[in-house]
Amino acid sequence: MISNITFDNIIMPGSSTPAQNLYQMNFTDTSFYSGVTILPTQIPEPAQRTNLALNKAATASSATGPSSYAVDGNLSTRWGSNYTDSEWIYVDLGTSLSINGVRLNWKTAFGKSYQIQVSNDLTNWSNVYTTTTGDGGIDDISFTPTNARYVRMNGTQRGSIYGYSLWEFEVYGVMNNLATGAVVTGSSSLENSNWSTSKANDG
Ligand SMILES: [Ca+2]
Ligand SMILES: [Ca+2]
Repeated sequence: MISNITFDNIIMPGSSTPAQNLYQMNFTDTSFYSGVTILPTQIPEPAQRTNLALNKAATASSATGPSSYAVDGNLSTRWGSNYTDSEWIYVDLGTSLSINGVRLNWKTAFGKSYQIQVSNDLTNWSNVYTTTTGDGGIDDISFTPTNARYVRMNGTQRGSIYGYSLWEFEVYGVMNNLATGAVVTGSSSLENSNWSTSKANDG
């Protein structure tokens, strides 16, 4: 569908007045408009997100299906927990990364109340997202960018009589500059409040 295009004063061969519609401009006959180029406005495709959890190590409180199945990129394999309310699974990104999103793809055994928590030491966990009204299916979660190596789904109340079960547990980082927040090491630096190696990628 092409709309809202205006042509001014297109006078066709054999006519003394401007054409008023495409038919008068013989747009049905290519012999009258060879070489015409129409340049549509380009709407950029959304940037593809990279799943930072893909094929990373995953650890869970219990497993009726292997925890690795939650991060294998395969939507027909799943991790499942025991049938109790307090269950969790975390993924180790391998290094601390600036992250701002998690996408949970639940099987019918979903979390009604859970938190997304982040950590850099497996001891201190911070909530970056909390819900008590989870509805299963896909939970696409965004949060303020934070630096973390470990990302956990901490279940506190199940949404079914079963446990928690995820086809996939995906983690996303700040787009376009994955180096933001990563540790920068320089051979030397002028250390002052405005100029140091850490300022090279502070966004
Ligand atoms: Ca899977
Ligand atoms: Ca959902």
